[in-house]
Amino acid sequence: MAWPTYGPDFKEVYVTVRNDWTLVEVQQLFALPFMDLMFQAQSVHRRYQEPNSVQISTLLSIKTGACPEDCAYCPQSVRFDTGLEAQELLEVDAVIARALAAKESGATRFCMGAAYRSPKPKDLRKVLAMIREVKSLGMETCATLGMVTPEQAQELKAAGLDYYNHNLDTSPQYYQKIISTRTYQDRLDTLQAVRDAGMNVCCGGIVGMGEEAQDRAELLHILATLPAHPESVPINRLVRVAGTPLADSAPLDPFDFVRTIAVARILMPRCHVRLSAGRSDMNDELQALCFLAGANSIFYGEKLLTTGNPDTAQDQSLFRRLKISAEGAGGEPRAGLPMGGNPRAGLPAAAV
Ligand code: SAM
Ligand code: DTB
Ligand code: SF4
Repeated sequence: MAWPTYGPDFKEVYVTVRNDWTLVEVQQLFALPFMDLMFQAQSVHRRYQEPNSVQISTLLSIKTGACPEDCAYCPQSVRFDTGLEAQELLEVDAVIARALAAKESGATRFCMGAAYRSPKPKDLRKVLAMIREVKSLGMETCATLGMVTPEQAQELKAAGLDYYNHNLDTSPQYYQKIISTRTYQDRLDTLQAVRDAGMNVCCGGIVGMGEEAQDRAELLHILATLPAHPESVPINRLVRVAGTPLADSAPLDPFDFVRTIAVARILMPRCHVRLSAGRSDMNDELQALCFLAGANSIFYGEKLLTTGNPDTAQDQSLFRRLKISAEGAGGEPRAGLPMGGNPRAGLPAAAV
């Protein structure tokens, strides 16, 4: 099928949310001239999403490092010497304090990440307590704890977990070059368990690991042909951490990163596409291009799990310059800001 640029058939192609994309169609989207791709992505974005609103999440590493897995990108694997200091699972009170601070600064979603292959029963009990407490603060909850069984997924749901993050990372072929300690199918099984338990799925990948455009197309094709699209799709740009096998990966052409976001937006019109890891190395102009391509979610706060994220002041400035508002952050209008805002948040609040 030839892809339309803007024209009469454009409407037909984009009015429905599809789960039957073919790989060829996805490849054709990647192959479009950049301007055509951006135009189509922005058109889809405007049809399904608030064009000037971005969701804000805060991320906390609740258990850091010493992970038995061998994910070649990851500073937390016990197999690589990255100089990272390992930390046991945090106490519930410490997590609540961090969630409260995140809420004060305007975050509506709190994500807890743990360097586990899969959670052990004793640790899961503590994480369930964290989820209950964070939920009771009125925040959306998200966790990423590695593989989970259907029973564990049900326990997480019962504790009030809204989203579970578990990434496919890349194509099935390229995956084998990156991780040997768990299979692609293991990951799909966890996603199924999360879905069956009634939670929202947060699933995406990493680009810039030396993969080809074909691998990025396959990853997005798999995500977009799941029985239900993930509600959140994080697109991470590899953070090249010294000591990991991918530390010296060739930098990705920034336009290829933007293309990945644009194709994700076209394939999965209703999801939040998260401009996830890698923002520290992006200038404001590149981030603006990512928002134009359909990204509408970021992690806010000076740290991701173990690596850096832009200063909050820098993000506030970017949002103001672009007149982007923070999705769902209520509060009183703030004098001097075009969009109103939460006085404590520093980020303009959503106008709707
Ligand atoms: N241990 C759990 C797991 O892997 O499922 C949860 C935490 S893990 C750090 C969450 C995700 O972070 C990974 O799936 C990967 O996509 C992303 N990630 C880890 N290291 C990264 C890096 N250096 N650059 C970009 N993304 C990274
Ligand atoms: C996701 O896809 N990206 C976030 C979140 N899910 C948990 C994690 C990014 C981690 C980047 C490397 C680090 O800070 O350790
Ligand atoms: Fe462990 Fe997750 Fe890092 Fe893989 S990505 S090494 S599972 S913390």
